[in-house]
Amino acid sequence: MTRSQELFERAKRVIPGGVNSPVRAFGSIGGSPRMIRNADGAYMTDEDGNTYLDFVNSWGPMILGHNHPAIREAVIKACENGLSFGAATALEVEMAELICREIPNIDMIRMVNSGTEAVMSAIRAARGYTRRDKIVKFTGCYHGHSDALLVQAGSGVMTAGIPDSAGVPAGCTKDTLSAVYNDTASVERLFEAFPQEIAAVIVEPVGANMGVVSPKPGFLERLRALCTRYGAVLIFDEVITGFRLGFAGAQGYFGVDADLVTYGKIIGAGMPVGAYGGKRQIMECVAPSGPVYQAGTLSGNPVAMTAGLSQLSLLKDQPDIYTKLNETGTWFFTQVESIVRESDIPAQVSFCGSLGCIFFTDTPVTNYETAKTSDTAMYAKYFTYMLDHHIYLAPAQFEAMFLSAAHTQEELAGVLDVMRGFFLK
Ligand code: HOZ
Repeated sequence: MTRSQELFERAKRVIPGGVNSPVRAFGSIGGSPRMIRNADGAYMTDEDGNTYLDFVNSWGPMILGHNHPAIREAVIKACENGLSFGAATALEVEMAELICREIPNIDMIRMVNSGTEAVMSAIRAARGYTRRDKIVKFTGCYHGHSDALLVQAGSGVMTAGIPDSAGVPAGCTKDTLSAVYNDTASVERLFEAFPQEIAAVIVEPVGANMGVVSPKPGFLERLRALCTRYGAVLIFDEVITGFRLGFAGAQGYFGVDADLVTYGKIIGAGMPVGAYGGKRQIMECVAPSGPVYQAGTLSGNPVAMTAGLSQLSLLKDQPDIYTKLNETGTWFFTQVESIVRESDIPAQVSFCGSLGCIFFTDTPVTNYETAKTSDTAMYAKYFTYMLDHHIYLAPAQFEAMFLSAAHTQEELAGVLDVMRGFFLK
């Protein structure tokens, strides 16, 4: 038995399913999760000393690679001043100023501790601002695990085949309306049915929790127009796309304005941070300025703010990082496409910049229903093959592969060789 296996056996006795987040259990792909001991640059090493080229990157935030020396040094220094104050700090002011200065449509921002919390709070702010209750979400989009949003969600609920979680009272989701990603008519119908009742439309601008699904041209623009016309708040959930597609995230990449934006771990360079921000008139509804209550002792935590500020400053000062990352992503996934095209295994490569995935299906994937046509057993084989070759992918089909600035061209060429071994053998 490996040390990872031994730890997993121990974990199963004291942690539900042996993990603190479901897809980590390797449940949909089989085998035993690797217990990670440390990570550096593009690599992670497990408790047995095996090193893997990592394409999960803590689910996105390690855009400069793991354990970046400047970020690490800044964090160590911040720790010398104390770990948590539960009081206002200069660091959080700097963070808010940086984001409000650089990101379109963010006049004010509130720090929280995770993407889930950011989205939950943004929805509350949108409802408080509009004085309406209904929200529109898209099937297959995942916005964290708060009650109102666990309706036909993506990510772990999709691989686990749990369309609606147990433990969520019907009352909590009665105002959640579902639309079809990339299908503007499905949103129009909801607005026609409830013209005065929809508080917000929330969308992952690039679907990244049903595998990766790009928005069709005009889709996000149409959402913008519909929200403006019906007085609803357009929320971009940029937990995955924020500071990844570009410094200005999906808003900048697609040139579409949101009213509220939510961020997750990337704001803390991987530390437990989230944030929601947007137009002043909406954000001023949040307590103590306004009547929408939301609070948290660890919000704006000084160590987490230091990590985030350090990473965001590095990214802002080197805009060519994004040009390079998006070019590398396009090159890499185009190469994957050509391998897949030569193969007998039915597959679709889907990507946007440095995010991508392979769906094992003949059907072009544009939404939740088509994503679900993917052969998850084949994904399991592919995942295992790659892991055996020391390449660590998301241990579930309906997730993204994240490239980072630490992945070199040579390493990526090596990954393509391994993929050839799987697809063309
Ligand atoms: N649901 C997360 C990815 N979309 C996985 C989080 C984790 O296991 O860390």
